[in-house]
Amino acid sequence: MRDELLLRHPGNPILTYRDVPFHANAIYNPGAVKFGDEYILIPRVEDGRRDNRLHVARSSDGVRFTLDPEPIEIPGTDEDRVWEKHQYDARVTELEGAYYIAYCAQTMEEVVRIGLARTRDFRTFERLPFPTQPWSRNCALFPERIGGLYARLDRPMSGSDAMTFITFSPDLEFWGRSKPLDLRIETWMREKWGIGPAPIRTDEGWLLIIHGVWLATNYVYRLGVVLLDLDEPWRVIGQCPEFILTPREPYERSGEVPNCVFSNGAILEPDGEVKVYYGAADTCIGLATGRVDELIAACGASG
Ligand code: BMA
Repeated sequence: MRDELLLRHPGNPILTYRDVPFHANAIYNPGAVKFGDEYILIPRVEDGRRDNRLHVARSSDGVRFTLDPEPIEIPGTDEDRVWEKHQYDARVTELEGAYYIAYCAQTMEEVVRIGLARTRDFRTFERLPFPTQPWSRNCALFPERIGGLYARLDRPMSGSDAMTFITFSPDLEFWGRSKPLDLRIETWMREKWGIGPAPIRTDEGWLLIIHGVWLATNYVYRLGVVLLDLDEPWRVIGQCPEFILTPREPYERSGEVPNCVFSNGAILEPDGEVKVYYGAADTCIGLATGRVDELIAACGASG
């Protein structure tokens, strides 16, 4: 027997509804970033009405987190707020000295698009224009400009023919020049796939953790990894054919959405460890770690 490339932390799950200081259904799918010496997670907290809000959780060791009791407040107009009955799946990118949070903004009727917020201190947040049209999810900004332009990944639409695109902007307001990301579809991701955390820069390429869905009786969510060209990131230069994390543990197998590991937050440490924070069964948060060189090697990059 061989384990997958990501190994679970022995203290898993590291955050559950018991760590939420109010009546909550679940806490899962956090964005993640290092902020000075502090580890920051931005999980999806589902309250006792099953409404979804983003909170900040803070830690000095990356394992034991304390959740801010109040949700993130992103100032906005009444028109903005129509889009934000639910906020979830935050992906955090450090870019030009600020932190950008791309998140799903969903109406009461379940129409979803991407919201974008900026912070410099994880205490106060500023709203930027919605970067996508309605019906888009799985969005993250790249941590630097590409060819002089800001760049984002997102997946308009859902379902088995949904594709992920890279789209560019001169000012984080007007977006265009979309290019599709052409992954090879493997069996474990046959139903659909989307990005995981924001892309991580390495010398060999952008390391992009993805999620893939297989339709058994219900969906089964797994994690995989690909490598994108640094200058032309729509070019996939490596792809691990196998999944790197699959639901096995009881807290991943059963819960609100069973058989689901889903990540939108990862941190590359200076020593090459990659900390992957993931939602387990849409119920709680796990931590799994890998080595960046092993993840790159698994992509079998041809350059
Ligand atoms: C996806 C996202 C994730 C969730 C997953 C499984 O579409 O909404 O937040 O973990 O579905 O329900």
